[in-house]
Amino acid sequence: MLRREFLSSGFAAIALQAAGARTEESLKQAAAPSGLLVGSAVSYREIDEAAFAELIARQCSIVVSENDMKWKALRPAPDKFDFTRADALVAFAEKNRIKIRGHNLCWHEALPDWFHKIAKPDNARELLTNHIETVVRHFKGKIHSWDVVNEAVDVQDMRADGLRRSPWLNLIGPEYLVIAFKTAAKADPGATLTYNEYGLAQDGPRNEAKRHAVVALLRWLRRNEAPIQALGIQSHLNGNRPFTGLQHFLGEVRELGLRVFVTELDVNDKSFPPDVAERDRMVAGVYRDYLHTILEERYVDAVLTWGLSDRDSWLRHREKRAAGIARPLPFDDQLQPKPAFFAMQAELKKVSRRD
Ligand code: 9MR
Repeated sequence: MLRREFLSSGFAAIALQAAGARTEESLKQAAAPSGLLVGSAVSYREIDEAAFAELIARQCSIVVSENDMKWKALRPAPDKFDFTRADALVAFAEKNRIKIRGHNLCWHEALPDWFHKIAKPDNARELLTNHIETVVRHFKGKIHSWDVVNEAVDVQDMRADGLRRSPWLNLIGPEYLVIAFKTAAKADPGATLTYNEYGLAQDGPRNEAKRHAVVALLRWLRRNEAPIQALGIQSHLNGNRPFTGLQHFLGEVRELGLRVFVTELDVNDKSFPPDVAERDRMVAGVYRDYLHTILEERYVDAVLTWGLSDRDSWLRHREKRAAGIARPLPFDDQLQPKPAFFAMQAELKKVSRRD
């Protein structure tokens, strides 16, 4: 049996579980020689649990706030900011010498109810700049990179420019994107400013159209002097659809001089067979093939999964399934490494050179 087959077969994980030991090389250790950062989304609630906090500290050189830095979490009222949970996350990361990404400053979702009541074309710009200034200044010097704008493209909204008809677009117009980046840059010139988007990794007509629209948006941002430095490729992968168009897309992004972060990586196993071992092996295969493809690109600086343990995955709460439960992440419900973990570890180890 080849080493890769052995690792992805799950035998290695089972042997370790039986030994009750944490002897496997961590993701952070596997990625260290190449300088690649690796980590996960975390939430305030999760780091309260000692075993989970330990797992994060052992595996991650970078984390991202899953929900605690969103408008809904930070803005209980129009004139109030509550940084309690987000501060706890940043303190946890600092204490463990883990870098932290900020997610996110401008999105069509997770807006507080009051926003929809009071936001109007004549105050929206002020709401946006005040929020970004206050939040980014609050964390100044502590954030590795900010998802300044999240998911601004939706080709199904049928605009010529591919932009999503989000509250921000409706209230301010396309310049909201430039305003958001300029405001963030002023408030913390040290953070890497990122545009974060889904539906880019795998092939398919809708994703292909989205790749075109995102490249056009990135070029437009450059032309309009938006200080953007990176693209976050959300990687909510669906089954084992191919990634053949990804390299070409990454080439276009590179031509714009942008760094790339693999953000929000997980694998939806809904279309895989019900048998758990079989499913875990297939999920691991997708991790392996995807990372193999995307890590060829030297401008990729970080890989972050959307959670570490299956038990915390957003997919568990989102979908009703006829049978079985989602197992999209590298660790199982008992925080034990799965074949996906070993697939990640092996691919991270293969990355040899970084800028
Ligand atoms: O995982 C997040 C879930 O817990 C939240 O309820 C939801 C709404 O705020 O957001 C989820 O995370 C999303 C991320 O912020 C942006 N890309 C898609 C993610 C999954 O929906």
